[in-house]
Amino acid sequence: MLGGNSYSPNPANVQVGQQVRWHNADSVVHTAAQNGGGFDTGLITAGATSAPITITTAGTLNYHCTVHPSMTGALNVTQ
Ligand SMILES: [Cu+2]
Repeated sequence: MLGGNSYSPNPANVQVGQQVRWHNADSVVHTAAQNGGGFDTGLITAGATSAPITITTAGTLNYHCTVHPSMTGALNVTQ
């Protein structure tokens, strides 16, 4: 979830194999892109929801918004 230049919940707890989608509840475009490469939602316009991304690795996956680099989030991924 996205809103007010932040991600919620953050961190989010997910399991390996789970599909994650980001919904943009803010009024400007955002993305969710894994740091150092990996998943990338691409641009999510206001009110839109990203395509589902299947999480395949366990651990803490940090990500950010490519439009607003100071906007960061994390997924805590467990097996
Ligand atoms: Cu953003």
